[in-house]
Order: sequence, then C-alpha cells, then structure tokens
Amino acid sequence: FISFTWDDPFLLDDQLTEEERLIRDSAHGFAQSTLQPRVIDAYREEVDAPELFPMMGEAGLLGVTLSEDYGGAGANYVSYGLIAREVERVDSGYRSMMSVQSSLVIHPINSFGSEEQKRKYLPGLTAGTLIGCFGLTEPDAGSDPAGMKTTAKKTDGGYVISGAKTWISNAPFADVFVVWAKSEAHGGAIRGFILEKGMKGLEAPKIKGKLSLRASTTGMIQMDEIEVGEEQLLPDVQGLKGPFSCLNRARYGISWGSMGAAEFCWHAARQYGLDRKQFDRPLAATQLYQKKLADMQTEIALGLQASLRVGRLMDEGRFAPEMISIVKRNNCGKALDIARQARDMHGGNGISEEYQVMRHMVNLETVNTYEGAHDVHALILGRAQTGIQAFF
Ligand code: TGC
Ligand code: FAD
Repeated sequence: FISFTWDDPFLLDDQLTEEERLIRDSAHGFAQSTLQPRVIDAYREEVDAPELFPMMGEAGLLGVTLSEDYGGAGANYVSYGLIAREVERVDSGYRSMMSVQSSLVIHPINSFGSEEQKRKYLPGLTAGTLIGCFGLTEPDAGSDPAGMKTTAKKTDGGYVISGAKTWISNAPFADVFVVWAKSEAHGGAIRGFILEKGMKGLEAPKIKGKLSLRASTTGMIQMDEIEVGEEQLLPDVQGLKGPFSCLNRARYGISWGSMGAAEFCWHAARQYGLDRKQFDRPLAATQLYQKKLADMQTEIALGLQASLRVGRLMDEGRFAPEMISIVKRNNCGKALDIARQARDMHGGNGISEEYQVMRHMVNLETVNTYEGAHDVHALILGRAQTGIQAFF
C-alpha cells in the first residue's frame, strides 16, 4: 500500500488534469494573496467591495466555463468547482460574489440571450468591469419562486416591469440585473429580463445588519414600472426552467465551495489541537478531539469526491438536477456541522475573529439556506424517488 495523505485521503489531486490543477493553483494564489488579507476587516465592517470584480476578472475567475469568444476561459465544470472551493476557503461571501456573476448572470445571458445581448454584456461581465445580479427571490416567494408577483406588461415595442425582489447578492452595486417576472404577453409564463443600473424606476437598496455573509453585499431590487424595450427580454427560455437551469450550476459550485470552507475549519482545528496544551498534553492527543478530526476528514473526503463525480458528469452532459441536490444539500449541511465543531474545538478563542472559524460557521448558515434550503433539496430528492410531491 501507499502512505496515507491525511489532507487528501482519496488522492483527489491525482484525479485532476494538468489544466485543472493549474486553474486550482492559480485560484488558490489569488484567494490567499488578495482575498485573505482583507476578509477579517471586510467582514467586521460589512464592506462593499465592487473593486474585487475586475480583480477576479483579471485572475480569470469569472465565467470560466464560457467560450473564449465572449471573454471566458472555455474551461470545464470541474475547474469551476475547484475555483469555488479555493475562494470559499477564504469566505463564502466572496464565493457568492463570484458564483452569482458566473452561474446566475453570465450563464443565462450566454444560454438564453440574443447575439446582441451576448456581445453587449458578456465581455464586461467576464472581465468584471460590469457587475451582475440575479433577482428571483421575492419577499413572499422564496422557496416557492412560482409564487412570484413581479410582472411584465406588454407595451408597444417592449414591457413595463413592476415588483420587488429581496435578498439579492451584488444588487446595490450591480450594473446588470437579470430579473424573472411573470409576463402577461406569454400567458403568465416566467420570463427573464436584463435591466440596467440607472433605468427609471429601478432602485437597489442595501440590506444592512446581516449577521452572516457580511463580506458580500446583499440588497433588494425595487421595480416601479420600469419601461424596457423588447431587446431586454431573454428570448430563448420560458418558464421556471430558465432560472432553475442557472441554479443547477450555482448549486453545483456551492457544493465545492462549502467543502473549501469546511477544509479551512478542519485544518484550523487540527493545528489548534496540536498547538494547544491542556492537562499537560495537546488537545489533539485526546480521543474526543481525534474522533472529531476523523469525522471532518471523512465527510470532506466523501463530499469532494461526490462533487468531482457530479462535475465530471456535467462535463459529459450526463447530469440530472437531483444529483446536484444531493451534493448541495449534503456538502452544505456537513460543512455547517464541521464549522460548528471547529468553533467548539477552539474553545474561547473560537469566537474570536482572528481564528476565523466562527465567521465560516455563520456564513455557512446562509449557504445552507440559499440556492434551495437544505430541507427543500430533501423534498426534491423525496419527490424523485417516490413520485410524490410533498412541497404542499
Ligand atoms: P417544478 O414543477 O419542479 O418545475 C417547473 C419547471 O422547471 C423545470 N425544472 C428544472 N429545470 C432545470 N433544472 C432544474 N433543477 C429544474 N427543476 C425544475 C421543470 O422541468 C419544469 O419545467 P416545465 O418545462 O415542465 O415547466 O417546479 P416547482 O415550482 O414544483 O419547484 C419546486 C422547487 C421547490 C423544486 C423549486 O421551487 C425550488 O428549487 N425552490 C428553491 C428556490 C431557490 O433555490 N431559490 C434560489 C434563489 S437564487 C439564490 O439563492 C442565489 S444565492 C447565490 C449566492 O449568493 O451564491
Ligand atoms: P422560506 O422559503 O420562507 O423558508 C423558510 C424555512 O421553511 C426553510 O427552513 C425552508 O427549508 C422551510 N420550507 C420552505 N418550504 C417548505 C416546505 N414546502 N416544506 C418544508 N419546509 C419548507 N435569492 C436570489 O434570487 N438571488 C440572490 O442573489 C440571492 N442571494 C441571497 C443572499 C443571501 C445572503 C441570502 C440569505 C439569500 C439570498 N437569496 C437570493 C434568497 C434565497 O435563495 C432564499 O432565502 C431561499 O431560497 C429561501 O427562501 P426564504 O428565505 O423565503 O425562506
């Protein structure tokens, strides 16, 4: 047998291509040199950081799966997942900024947009000189987006859009808003529209006082009879499969990202246990401490392996959304458990910002809720295996 690599138990690294390893290493370098030094202050002060988008763009982190024609890297979904893992190793909020831009703004414009829309928005979005946001959730329609109240009414040559979206990442400083509305002209079907900062009737106030994901800016989108031309409609999709196909990609990325946050917490707890002595021996010399480390190692190794498998299937065009529900639900839930354990294993120091585990822990509360809450993914999986709808 070979010697065991404690921090890569199933030799995930061996299962990556040379190109994937290069992308992973470059994302790791950017995350550690540019994001890590600022995150503790940014989180405490709830800083808005739009300047990070062009920096992420230059580092090649935005729209990696997009073809090079529109400024992407033409990379695969495994690479996208590896980037999410490296960014979220620093903070879930920074990964959020990136994954909204890539999966929820660049993807729908690329997949459902006209050639003019692609040429107009995609190069700026991949460069990070344009910032995007995705408006699906409403005050009265969270887990059930079919209940949305935002409407698009037909006018001569366009639409009038009215409604409110809430809990929207990047909205307060976004230039490009992909919003979903029920369109009367299409029999009440949900359609996607691209709004732009500065349009009359569009406001995006910041939601202040978040106790989680404080390094990522979140806001509302208030739409008061915004008049747009026909060219702002995403022409090539109709119905909930439009936003859901974006969510597939973002949820998949989150399955990797949450494991990055969990790995940070695991490594921190291991090191803390080796360094800190109580009762004349390191904490890591106790059975309880080692059992917790073993549990963390096991869940992370299994979670990463599962995400890699789903990524490979996505790259082969053989994935089902339910596969993504399994890894999003499992990895977020397990990461949250691991972060809570790591916080406990740090004792009193665990509540200090300096040790960073508690920041990850409270971030993961959001990650477990957004992009389909933990229990909502259970219902998706329950429906897939029983054929019975248990949402209502
Ligand atoms: P349902 O009847 O199941 O489906 C309606 C239509 O959609 C199609 N569909 C999908 N298509 C692609 N991918 C998927 N995953 C799909 N799931 C469903 C389906 O085939 C059908 O198409 P058609 O042509 O027959 O009309 O719809 P439902 O209303 O029963 O769905 C229920 C449920 C609970 C599964 C769904 O509403 C759900 O997933 N809710 C969770 C909502 C959610 O995840 N919101 C996320 C908002 S965005 C966000 O959180 C961003 S945070 C990002 C960050 O900062 O990182
Ligand atoms: P609810 O749907 O009210 O759910 C509350 C609880 O009830 C949850 O535990 C849920 O699991 C449970 N529940 C709901 N329905 C059922 C059921 N049928 N059976 C059993 N239990 C159920 N949205 C966007 O569109 N774009 C964004 O960029 C975005 N960014 C976000 C950023 C942050 C920081 C946060 C916190 C949220 C963001 N969201 C975004 C919104 C997010 O997707 C929603 O919060 C999420 O979908 C849950 O909706 P809700 O908050 O209305 O909770």
